[in-house]
Amino acid sequence: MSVVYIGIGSNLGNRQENCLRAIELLQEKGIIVTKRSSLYETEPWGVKDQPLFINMAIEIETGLKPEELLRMLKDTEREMGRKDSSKWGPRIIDLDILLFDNIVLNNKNLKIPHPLMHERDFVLRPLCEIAPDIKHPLLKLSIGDLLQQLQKDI
Ligand code: PH2
Ligand code: MG
Ligand code: MG
Repeated sequence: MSVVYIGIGSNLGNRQENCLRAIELLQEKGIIVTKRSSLYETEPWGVKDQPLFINMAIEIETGLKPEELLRMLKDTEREMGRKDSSKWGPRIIDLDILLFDNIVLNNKNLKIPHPLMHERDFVLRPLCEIAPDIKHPLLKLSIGDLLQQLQKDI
């Protein structure tokens, strides 16, 4: 079994319900959810002119390989009615693999760790709540340290 951290976000419809529904759907598909953060209301990052997001992070256990998990997350987004949204634009649900064991992957459609996670407060704050001491396998800093560094930079 692998331990994986997933970032969840929504800024359309009932944002809180969407995030919680996504977790339920993943559980129905056999994903074991071992930790979940609180829900955070966050300012849109990247494209600023869009509704506020709800973000959270979960820790899961799965026997799936990274590509298989990615497929399951994309299928779940689609089942929940997500349309092909513009880059960084509004979405009903977004499910991103942040960390997958200590794996480093640099495929065209799947990069692990998530390449922007250390620059995003909306990712690090929820993640730090459930995994402050987990080390980023490339940056060699804990999530707590990355969050502190980001808050210093802002
Ligand atoms: N997701 C994005 C772009 N900007 N901003 C916040 N606050 N939360 C998000 O989940 C988010 C974002 C693209 O995935
Ligand atoms: Mg995303
Ligand atoms: Mg995504």
